[in-house]
Amino acid sequence: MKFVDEVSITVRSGKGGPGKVSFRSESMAPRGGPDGGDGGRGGAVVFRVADHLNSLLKYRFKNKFFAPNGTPGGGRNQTGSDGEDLILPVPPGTIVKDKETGRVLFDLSEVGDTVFLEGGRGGKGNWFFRSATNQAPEHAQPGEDGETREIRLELKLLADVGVIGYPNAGKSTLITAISAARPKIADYPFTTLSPNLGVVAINNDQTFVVADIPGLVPGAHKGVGLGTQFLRHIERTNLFVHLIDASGIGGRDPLQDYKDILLELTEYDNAKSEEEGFRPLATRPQLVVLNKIDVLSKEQREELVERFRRAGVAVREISAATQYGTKELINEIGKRIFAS
Ligand SMILES: Nc1nc2c(ncn2[C@@H]2O[C@H](COP(=O)(O)OP(=O)(O)OP(=O)(O)O)[C@@H](O)[C@H]2O)c(=O)[nH]1
Ligand SMILES: [Mg+2]
Repeated sequence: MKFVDEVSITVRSGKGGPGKVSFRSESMAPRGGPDGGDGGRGGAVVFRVADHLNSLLKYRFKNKFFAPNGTPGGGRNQTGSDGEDLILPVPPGTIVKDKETGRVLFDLSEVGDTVFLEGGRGGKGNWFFRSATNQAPEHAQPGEDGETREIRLELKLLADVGVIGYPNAGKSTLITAISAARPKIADYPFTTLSPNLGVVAINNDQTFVVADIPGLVPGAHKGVGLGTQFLRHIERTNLFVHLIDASGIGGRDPLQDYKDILLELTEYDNAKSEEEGFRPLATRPQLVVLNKIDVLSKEQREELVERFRRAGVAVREISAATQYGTKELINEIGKRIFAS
């Protein structure tokens, strides 16, 4: 199943700076003793597990990450500066694998830092090589090379938002419109046979994961259609987008569709109520969203919104196909998720 976010990246730790060959020069002694300093250490590559991250999105846009080199040693026994460590922030649950062999190198679940590649050591300057027998060494060491590795990062995704609704409501079209996920879309029910996940970017550092699940129908809790088995995938999400086909195609009534799905959630809750730690789905926060409004006239839209309002339900209007209102929906979801 496509429950993983995966990226391949190349990382390199910094090379050590070379040691320096240098001799003291003072006015009285034009060629004094050796005073070449050591090179600085190269930067290390460090994974930093950060709680606020939930995807590997950052690594989709860039895939080479090099730590800076150490700088050369100087005269007067000056040590070069160390290259800064390259910090790679990853969400908890990230697995680091060797790209070629697939071997698991780290399973990063605890918040904190893990050094992956040490930086190369700086070379010794000629001051280091002075001895009783060689008081004027003419050589210094080069810096040690950094290490380069090709790795794969994998993350098992947990959805933040679950998209629920009837078959054909446009759930897969919606996640296609707002994320890089490409589930199958078609004009027949039960196109989606297993959940799909997509990572949605609100801005450069805030993302959330959305899951579309196979459509629910009346009787789903009794196994009608594909049943409710897929609801377990969104049991841990704190927000649902309840997507409704507003087109009324085939004589369907959008408000009745809404009530049908709520009833299925309630039945699911009843069946699960004994389970330890189970939190009911029917009472979870929902953004109720009318989809396919591109096929409605202005009057039809207003009338439909008003019907929902009278039933005590505030709705948003979108067209997943034309992406009308999807940006606003993303922002509203973001506000809900990051406020909690
Ligand atoms: N006119 C219009 N058609 C849409 C819109 N969104 C989706 N559709 C169409 O509705 C049909 C169903 O879309 P899907 O995204 O496959 O629906 P789904 O809810 O994922 O369906 P299942 O996977 O079967 O539960 C497709 O033919 C889509 O092209 C929309 O905003 N406007
Ligand atoms: Mg679908």
